[in-house]
Amino acid sequence: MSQAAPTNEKPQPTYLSDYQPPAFRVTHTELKFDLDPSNTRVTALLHLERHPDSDPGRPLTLNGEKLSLQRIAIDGQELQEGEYRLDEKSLTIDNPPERMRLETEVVVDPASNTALQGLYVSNGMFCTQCEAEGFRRITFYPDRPDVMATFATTVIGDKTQLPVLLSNGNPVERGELPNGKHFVTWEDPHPKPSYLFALVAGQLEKVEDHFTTMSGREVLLQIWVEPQNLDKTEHAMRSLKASMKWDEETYGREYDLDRFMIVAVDDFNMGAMENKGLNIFNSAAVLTHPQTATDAAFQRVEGVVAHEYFHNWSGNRVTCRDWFQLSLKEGFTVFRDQGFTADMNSAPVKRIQDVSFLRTAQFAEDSGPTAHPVRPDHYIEITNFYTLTIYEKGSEIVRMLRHLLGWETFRKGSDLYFERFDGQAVTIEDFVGCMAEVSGLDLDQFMRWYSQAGTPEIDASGDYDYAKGEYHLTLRQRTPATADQPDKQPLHLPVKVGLVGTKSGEDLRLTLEDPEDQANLDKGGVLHLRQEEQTFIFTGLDEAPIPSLLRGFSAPAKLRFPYGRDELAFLLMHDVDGFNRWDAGQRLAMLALDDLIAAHRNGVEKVMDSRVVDAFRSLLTTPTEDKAVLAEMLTLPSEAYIAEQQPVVDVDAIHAARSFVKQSLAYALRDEFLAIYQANQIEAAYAPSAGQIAQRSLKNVALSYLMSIEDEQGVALAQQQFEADHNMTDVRAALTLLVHSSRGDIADPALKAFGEKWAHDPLVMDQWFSLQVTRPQSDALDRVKYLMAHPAFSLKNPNRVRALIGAFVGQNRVNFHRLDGEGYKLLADVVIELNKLNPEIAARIITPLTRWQRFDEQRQALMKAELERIRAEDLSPNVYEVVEKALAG
Ligand code: B3K
Ligand code: ZN
Repeated sequence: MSQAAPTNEKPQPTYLSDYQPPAFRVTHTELKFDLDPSNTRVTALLHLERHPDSDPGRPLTLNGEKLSLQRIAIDGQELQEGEYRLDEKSLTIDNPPERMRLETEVVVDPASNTALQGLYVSNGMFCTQCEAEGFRRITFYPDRPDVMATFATTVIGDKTQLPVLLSNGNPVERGELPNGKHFVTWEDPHPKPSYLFALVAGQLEKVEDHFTTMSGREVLLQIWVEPQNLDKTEHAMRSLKASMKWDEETYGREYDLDRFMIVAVDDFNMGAMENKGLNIFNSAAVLTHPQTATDAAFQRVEGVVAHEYFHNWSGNRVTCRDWFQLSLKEGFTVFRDQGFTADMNSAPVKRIQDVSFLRTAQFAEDSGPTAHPVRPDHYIEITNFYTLTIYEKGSEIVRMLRHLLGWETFRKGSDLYFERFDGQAVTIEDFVGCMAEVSGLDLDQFMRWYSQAGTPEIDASGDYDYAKGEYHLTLRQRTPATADQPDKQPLHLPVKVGLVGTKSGEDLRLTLEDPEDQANLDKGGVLHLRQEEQTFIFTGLDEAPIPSLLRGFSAPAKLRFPYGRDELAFLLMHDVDGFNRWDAGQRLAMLALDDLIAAHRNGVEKVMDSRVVDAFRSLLTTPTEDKAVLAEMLTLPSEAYIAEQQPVVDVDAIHAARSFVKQSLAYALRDEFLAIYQANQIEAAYAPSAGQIAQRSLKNVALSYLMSIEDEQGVALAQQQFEADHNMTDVRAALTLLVHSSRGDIADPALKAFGEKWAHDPLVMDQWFSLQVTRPQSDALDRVKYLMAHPAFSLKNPNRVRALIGAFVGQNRVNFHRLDGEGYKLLADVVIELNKLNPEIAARIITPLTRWQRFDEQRQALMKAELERIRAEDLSPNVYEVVEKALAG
């Protein structure tokens, strides 16, 4: 009946300071969906009443986008045109009653929804993604997280096409309808914001299990998949049960509905979504099988299943007041899932992997043009703020609280938060306030972590006074300006420290001269750095120490200390902190790499630092319990991490230096690598157990060294490993090494056989795409173009885009940054296409182009030219926001 009036403005920012409580609240929401691919009818009955904090005169405004309004009625009375206002984004009623039942009927078109937000069709299956603002593409609604209602949802669909009809909560009624249709009604008794609404309908099959909660309630667990994937759900189910148990034991959190469902969907913008009682997952984050998924994929599934499950408390029971508070649920939930993974596997390896990722990718975000605080103060498109800063740095902030408080007190704070705010939509102040209340700590300065963007730098120096038996440790902090904030204030950082005796190689007892410092150390085991500069005096030391600083990476900062290479080699062997042992190795390798990068640039002959070789020899020949840590220690810093450390990134010098170190180590320690390879072969059937995973990573790291020099034995081992076809981890590792080598004679037929064998399995084809386009040889870009025309590729599927384009632009640095600019042009072409199809993915994939300031002038000019070319298009708010920031930066 009504068409929306067009609005032709530039996208405008939303500001945190403009927050106002809603004018109305919704006490109950009744929905009815009559599903049809291009013509779905949604009827909504909202039980509305004036919000107690709202002025009586405020109009009722409902969000709504891409909806075709058919009917609107208040308390049964149809409204006529003129009694409401409609534009492209909202429906307004100017003089609404204080309480009412508002009924609307709209038509939506799920089949043409390529943005994958709201209701869409994936492989013939209907599904939804509502966070953050997708529900407004389903019906008119106050689509904001501080409006929480109970929901009753009736889903109607064709019995043959859509035999399974799911929504949140419990099924309360089902039945047959005329014309071959059927329906199911679902009720969710827990009040929730619209972003947690979910609906799924399709030809799905399920695996079931049960979980008995700590209070003895039986919960039905279901994983719904397409029939061909029924054999790929076991690991996800096991992970779910482990998560439920862990959250009870670690945080005292129990599940609160009679059923918990997971659905696997092929077209999905992110990893998964924590909809109440009905989690929707990207199939890549749920399906595993030893023959199709690598160890990394198994571990990702375990982590994502846990993450979404943990949201049931940190996110769903206690939710965010507004989207500026996003890290309240995401940072805390990432922290919780990291703890779970650490407990299930190797804790130091989990920390090493998380910190590597943070230091490479989040630090880069924090120093680039899209830098923003963990709680931003404005945004144009909230979808652009599901970032590493909100998630990973947000988790680090929670980890710092845990360090400052100690686990027991932190857990009390968490209990208080969940109890006090259960069923509410709250702010970051509410969370930190609970932590301050239970600990008595003043956390006012700590709150700057949420408002100040950028990565702090700590310059440390130390002095040992033999006569007095004292060690003076001076820490200076500084946060460089970011694009959005020129002036920075000192932060409150927990610095976990050890002093390793140079004679004993053991940790010395820590006694601080200052009683307050000592009290802090006793409480959480950390030093509190609050000032710009602070000196901590350790007493009673009868041997000279080497400091081990920021143990476990206790704060997300860049730490500088003038370590000598021998000191690093010493810490590498002696530090009791697993993370810092690894970090000492990385620092040692970085010193060598810096020299080699300079040598490459100056055209001087490269010489390998023998101390690195000696350190690696010790690692390879000293028996160790934790093979997973050893595999990490043998892995050189990535090209992306090395680039982060350079003032101007020289991709070719970095690539050459890293390859030189790798090959030098392989030549010098060939027998040792071979021995490690042989000693870690597994005959037993594949299991995603911590022990087996550790052995496989160690073995495959050793193989990567052997293959770096492409000697006959290494090549033969890789070929045998590929042909043995024992499990996907080994097959993929071997195939990648072959494809990245110069041995096309072996790689090409292997690649062909693999591609034919797995043509029917999109998740395996994604691996096939990725491993080809990350090849360092100069034909990589041509391969990208060729593969974009492959029948298994589609720009409409986010997994395909990430596997092919994302892998090329993110992991193939030498080829993406080609000096003829063809890599940049390819990415810009893809962004321009995706801007029309899926703006959320377009605005993400563009990231490498936004980092132009980090490169030489010639590349800067090429990258900016591509950004300008994108800017000239008719842009979605998503891409508009990122491109504007990038070009302003
Ligand atoms: N909360 C979802 C994020 C969905 C955002 C989509 N734009 C996934 C997660 O963090 O668990
Ligand atoms: Zn999350």
